[in-house]
This record gives sequence, structure tokens and C-alpha cells, in this order.
Amino acid sequence: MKIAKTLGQFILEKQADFPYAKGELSRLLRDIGIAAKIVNREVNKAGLADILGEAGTTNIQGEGQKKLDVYANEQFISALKHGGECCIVASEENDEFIPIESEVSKDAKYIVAMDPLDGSSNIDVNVAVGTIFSIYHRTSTHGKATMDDVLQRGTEQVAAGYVIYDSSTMLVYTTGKGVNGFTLDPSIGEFCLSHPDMKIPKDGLIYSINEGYYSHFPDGVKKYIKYCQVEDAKTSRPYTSRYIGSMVADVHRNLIKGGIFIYPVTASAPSGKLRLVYECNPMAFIIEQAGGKATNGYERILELEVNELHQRSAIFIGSENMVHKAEEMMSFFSPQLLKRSFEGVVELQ
Ligand code: AHM
Ligand code: MG
Repeated sequence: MKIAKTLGQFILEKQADFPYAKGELSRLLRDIGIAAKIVNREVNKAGLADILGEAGTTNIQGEGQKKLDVYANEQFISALKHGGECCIVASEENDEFIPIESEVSKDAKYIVAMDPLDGSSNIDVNVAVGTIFSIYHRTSTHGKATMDDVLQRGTEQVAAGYVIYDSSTMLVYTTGKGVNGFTLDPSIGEFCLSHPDMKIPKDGLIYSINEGYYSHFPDGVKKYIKYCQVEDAKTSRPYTSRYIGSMVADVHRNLIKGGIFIYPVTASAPSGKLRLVYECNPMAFIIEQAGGKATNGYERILELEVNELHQRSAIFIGSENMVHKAEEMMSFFSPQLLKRSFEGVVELQ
């Protein structure tokens, strides 16, 4: 039987490509892998935890029952604190970034931004959820790390990845040299290399968007949806529509099969829903590294200016040719025109 390479072995092997690397990033990735395993264990018994929760508000030790997204947040923060390689954690679950000021992390040079449990509203119905993470170098050279260290463009990411908790649990990450996927083998408790050098197909047959908001979409998006639905043998249309409602799961499927995931600006969410720092940027880095494309309909996600930790952005991400086509449809309507139409100044046709 072929022996699979574990995440730890793979990280160490890759570190050897950088003779001057001190192993800090490797240790940081290892810490994230450990937290992911702990979160996976809890996600897998979410149904049981809900039963306990309904029986009373405290568990057997008398502690209050925690929602899984709060639990995941705590686990990742704790793993990063104890690991000592990270000086700031910024999370979807916390309004402000969390400075890490322990003895072990006093020389830490990495910033981690994360969504600890993306799509957590799906937990109650046993649908896939995920963790998304993004890693930056601290830019300041002395004193305490600040918000400026966090608010870097996506192009500055050192590494990014996601964990998908589903029929199997996978960790997929990039350090800017391609994308590799690891499946958790529960029998040994290790992530094992199962998807080396992942590449997203240039074309795909799946479009993924919450069509319930159709009437709120920009006209460019409506035009693209219509394009996906029109019969055309040459381009194998109509495409299939698939929307899980967990970005990690939708993007992961498209990474393997080819497809596009869109969460546009809408009349009710004029800046989009998803967050640039810990949702859009890391997913964009991964998909670009796999040969795909990610834009906000007009500009490359990774080049967008980052002004706020919880900043939102529209996202069109996936197979290069599909995203390109959607951008073409968006280009008929300028962002300025779109903004004015949302403000009710003009009506788009
Ligand atoms: P969350 O971070 O609060 O879980 O929200 C993000 C999720 C994404 O995973 C998913 O693609 C999207 O929200 C679904 O939103 P909607 O229900 O509006 O389609
Ligand atoms: Mg999220």
C-alpha cells in the first residue's frame, strides 16, 4: 500500500526549498492544521451538541454551550497564541484585531486573518462549512504590530488556505507556489496529501450564485445569468446551477470541477456581502494559484485597496474563461452607473 505524505512532512519538505527559512511559516501552518483537527472533531458531532444544548443551557461540566463558530474562533486563536509565530489574529468573529503578546510570540512576524467557521448557518442542517485563513508578514519593524500591518492588499499574502468540513475534511493551501490539498485521515488523525498541485479547469459548466436575490442584482450579473441559461451546443450551455451557501464548499467544488462562484453587490448590500480580508482575498489567492481568476466584476480582488478589517467586496471567482465572460457582461455597466442605479438615480435596462 502506498504511504501518503502527511501535511507536516509536506510542509517540512517545502521548507527545504528556502534554505534561509527559519521554519516559522511552517510552524504557523502546522498550528492551523492542529486547530482545524480540533474544530473538525466538534463539527462532526454538531448534531449531538445541539441535542445537549436543547436539554439545557449547560453541558455536563456546567459550562455554557457554545455556538460552533465561537468555538472555532477560540480554537484557532488559542492554537496561534500557543504556536508563537503570529503577532496579530484578525477574525470575522471579533470587531477588533487581537494582538498576541505572550513571551513565545514576542518576535513573531506573521499576521493571520481568518473566518473561523464560514457558512456556519449551514451547521444545523449538516451542510458543509469551512475555515478560511490568510497570512501576511508584519510590515512594521518595531513596537507593537498595528492595524496597518493587517490592512495589506491581497497581493501581499504569504500564504492562504481553507479547510472544508464535509463528507471528508480537507485542508487546501498555497504559499504562492501552486495549490495542494490534504484529506484528513481520521484513522491516524493526520491530513494526508491527496490533491497535489491542484488546477482549476479553464472552463466549467457550473454557475453558483444565490438567484433568490435576482431582482436585486446589477444588470451585468442578470445578463451573465441569462447567458448561462441559454441553450448553445458549442459552449455546452445551459450550464448547471449549484449553490450550497457555503463559499468554501462552492469554491472548492468549482476548483475541482470548473465553474464560477459569484456574490455580487446587490441593491440591499451595495458593497457586497463577503469580506475582503479573510474571505475574498485568501480564496482569490488560492484560485489564482490554481490557474483561475477572481475579480469584483471590474478589478482584480488581490489588488483592491484594503481600508477596513471587515470591508466587504463583490466577488466573481473561478474558471478563468467563465470569470472573464462575466466581467465582459459587467463592463456594459460602469460601477458609477451601478451605484447611481442602487441609489435610485437612474434605472438600468
Ligand atoms: P458567514 O461568514 O456569515 O457564514 O457568511 C458567508 C457565507 C458564505 O459562505 C456564503 O457563500 C454566503 O454567506 C451565503 O450568503 P447568502 O445566504 O446570502 O446566499
Ligand atoms: Mg464567512
